[in-house]
Amino acid sequence: MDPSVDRIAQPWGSRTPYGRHEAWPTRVDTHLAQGVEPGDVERWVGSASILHSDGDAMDIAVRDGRMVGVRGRATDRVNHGRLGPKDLFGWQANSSPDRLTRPLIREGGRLVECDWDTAMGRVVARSKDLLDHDGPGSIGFYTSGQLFLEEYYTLAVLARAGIGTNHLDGNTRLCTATAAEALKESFGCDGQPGSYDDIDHADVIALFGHNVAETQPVQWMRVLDRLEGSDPPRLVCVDPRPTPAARKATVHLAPRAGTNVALLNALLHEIIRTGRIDKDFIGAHTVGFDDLAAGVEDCTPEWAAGICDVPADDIRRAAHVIGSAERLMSTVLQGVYQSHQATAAAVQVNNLHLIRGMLGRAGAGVLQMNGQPTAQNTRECGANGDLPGFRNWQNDTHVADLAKVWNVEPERIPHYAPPTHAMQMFRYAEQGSIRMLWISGTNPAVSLPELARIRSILAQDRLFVVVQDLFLTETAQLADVVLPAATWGEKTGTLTNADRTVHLSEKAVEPPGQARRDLDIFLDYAARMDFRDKDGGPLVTWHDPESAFEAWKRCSAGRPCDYTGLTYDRLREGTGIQWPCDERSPQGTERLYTDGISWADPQACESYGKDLVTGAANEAADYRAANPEGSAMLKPCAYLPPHEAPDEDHPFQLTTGRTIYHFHTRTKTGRAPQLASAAPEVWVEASTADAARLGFHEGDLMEVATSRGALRARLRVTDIRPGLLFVPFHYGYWDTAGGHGPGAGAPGRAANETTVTDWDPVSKQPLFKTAAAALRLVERGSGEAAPAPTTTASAPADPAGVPGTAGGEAALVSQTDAPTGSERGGNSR
Ligand SMILES: Nc1nc2c(c(=O)[nH]1)N[C@H]1C(S)=C(S)[C@@H](COP(=O)(O)OP(=O)(O)OC[C@H]3O[C@@H](n4cnc5c(=O)[nH]c(N)nc54)[C@H](O)[C@@H]3O)O[C@H]1N2
Ligand SMILES: Nc1nc2c(c(=O)[nH]1)N[C@H]1C(S)=C(S)[C@@H](COP(=O)(O)OP(=O)(O)OC[C@H]3O[C@@H](n4cnc5c(=O)[nH]c(N)nc54)[C@H](O)[C@@H]3O)O[C@H]1N2
Ligand SMILES: [Mo]
Repeated sequence: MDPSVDRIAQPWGSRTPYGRHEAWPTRVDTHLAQGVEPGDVERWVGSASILHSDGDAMDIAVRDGRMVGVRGRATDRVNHGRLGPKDLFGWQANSSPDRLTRPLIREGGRLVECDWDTAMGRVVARSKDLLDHDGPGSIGFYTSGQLFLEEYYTLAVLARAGIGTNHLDGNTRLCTATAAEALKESFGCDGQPGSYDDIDHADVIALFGHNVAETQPVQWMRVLDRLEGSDPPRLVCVDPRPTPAARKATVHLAPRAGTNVALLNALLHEIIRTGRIDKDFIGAHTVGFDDLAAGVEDCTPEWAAGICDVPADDIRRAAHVIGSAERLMSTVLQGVYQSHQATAAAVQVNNLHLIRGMLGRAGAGVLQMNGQPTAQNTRECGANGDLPGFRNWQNDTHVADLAKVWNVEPERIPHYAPPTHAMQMFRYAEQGSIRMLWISGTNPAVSLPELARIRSILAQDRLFVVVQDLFLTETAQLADVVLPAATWGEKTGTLTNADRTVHLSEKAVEPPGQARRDLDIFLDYAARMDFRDKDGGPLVTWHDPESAFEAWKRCSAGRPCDYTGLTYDRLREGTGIQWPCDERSPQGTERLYTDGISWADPQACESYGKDLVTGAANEAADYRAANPEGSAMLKPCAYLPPHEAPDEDHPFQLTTGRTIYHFHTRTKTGRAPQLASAAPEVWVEASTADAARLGFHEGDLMEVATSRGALRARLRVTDIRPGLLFVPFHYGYWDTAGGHGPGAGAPGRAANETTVTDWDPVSKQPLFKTAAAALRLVERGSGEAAPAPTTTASAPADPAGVPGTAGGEAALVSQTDAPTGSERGGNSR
């Protein structure tokens, strides 16, 4: 192990190989600001990463009241000390001079600074006025997957039982709505079956639309370490781009975008045809096998090959690898979720596991991944368009139970219809029925599809927009009131990662200026609105993070996501803990469904399911008839083509996504110098074949246009599948060079200028991965390479003349087998 590595040039650091069923060795990654030595650190404060869903545990180094670095936590189950590039460098954004330090209100068209009383006074006055004249349905809340559990729970209580609105959702709708929905469709309830530890035991790892190396770099380090150890796993990777995982795969399938269901149906077909199914498991734990088998009967590899444009033999090889696995681990993410048949496809991955009995054992697990660090909490707490604690809005017993927890009448909690999803909330705002939209911890003016439309919705006079953020984002610039928030490292709270591991993230430093933690903003609003329970007492009875956590525990009691066995103190003991954690499993629960399907019972389930084609919700009676015993449900679905196909004017498919160095709209990573300079500007990827055919070269300035809009970007020629373009969605108008604003007539650079207002009918997750686009040369390049990384899926097909991505001195990270420096500190006290 090298003691020190440039982690921009080598994002995954050095290898610590290990064999199957062995423990993953520890490697402690530490990065301190230049000039700071380990001995200079005064305190290490326990936390976990907030820049993806992995939950990498870390300690924040503090000196003189300032953050001066981070160190991975050796004792934590998730990362065994490792950190990814964003974890290592992203914290620097906290002390950016661009932080909002005072509330702002719009006066005469301009945002001007004011005090908290004035800003909150406006929000409360508008809320009361709207409640009096237009009713609770005129107020909507659009929140995040990046706040803490305590904050979402407080927001869910005040929105659902305080205001009484059905319009509360998170940007999790864009992110993991399909994960939740696919779990509900197959298992009756949300809750991730698998565990990251499955990587240690699996002999086959299958990745469906998941660029794990870039988006969960620490789990990729774990896979890389296994690939270099004894008895390595075989990888199956389904992704149209040459991702790092694709390059290491035994079988890489690069399908036409939007054809996942066809491919999965062919895999199911082959596995059933060759008899590689677990009849005992199917008989004991599932319903619907005959329907599934009939549904895929005609889905031969040849049939799918024609749709997906991958060789039939490769599909057979993939089916053989998956079909012969002893312990299969699969992950699913945005290449599946942000597509027109998102839930239908994700459910087929569950089906693969169910018919092969690959569930509830070490190494045999499915991870319907999350993306955002706290998306799981948004879902649990009911801030995402579900009721808290995975309660079923169609089940009156569940609603009554929740009403009891909140001490309100059941009628107080809207449950006349499914909670409104985000895309619908923006539609209501466009039509004028939603008159106030409170946006916290998300930047829709860059992240939602069809930005011209989103800007015009947010800019309307009749819509009162509140934005709660760290920076004056593209969205905040359109607000009527801007509330400056404290963030990670400046506030305490819990967060739960994609494998149900709960971490405590503690306050390390003071927030800048008058910025306040999100919890305090919501508590202040609840107090000013004077929300009451049915006995006239205050509706919100807690006052700080820990008391909010205790309140949440009561709400989670007896539910699948039971937190009752957790306390802040237990979470300070050196490792995160997986829910459910209660009296029966005080150490937490590594895997769900080790002992049958626990939450699919008609009385217990979170959802009665939906039609996978139309999204129409089933009734309780339908569910009971189809699944009286509460088994896992095998649901087939026929393939449907993407809604938008390439044509003469728009001959390419366009997909969008991420790079390892940036997080979303770059509000944090764009302000961390090492990350910003690793990927400073937008680019567009096209294949070698397309570039040669059209005479385009690396570095040429291109226009990418769809019927919604256009952007300009430099060309990177890669091994992406021919016919497909890729644009990272990280680049809004905000510019590290200080530039702002759409600018009259200037060509945009945000990917979402081009995306469509359309969503999966079941999960309502918008489509970001398939559009039809034109690619046009604007200006020849000067011979300089595109500003795209060379270390990732964006690597140039021909590296000649393209300088390698590197971070130099400033990006050096120490790698040791145990924590160095002063006391162990942080959560590992
Ligand atoms: N570095 C970094 N890490 C992150 C984030 C970040 O912004 N930056 N964000 C976090 C969040 S919130 C999320 S949701 C996750 C997202 O993590 P991922 O889902 O891994 O990331 P994406 O780049 O959105 O998409 C993954 C892959 O889908 C492929 N794809 C596109 N179309 C199709 C298709 O039709 N079929 C298949 N099978 N694949 C397709 C793309 O080529 C891409 O490689 O990452 C999390 N981690
Ligand atoms: N074209 C395209 N579009 C996409 C995607 C794609 O793949 N392609 N992916 C989608 C997905 S999966 C996601 S998750 C979304 C992400 O989209 P967004 O959530 O809109 O993106 P972020 O940049 O993460 O925005 C988070 C905002 O919260 C602020 N913030 C951070 N911490 C805190 C805090 O503690 N408190 C408060 N109040 N604010 C805070 C940040 O400054 C930032 O402005 O984008 C979606 N949009
Ligand atoms: Mo996401």
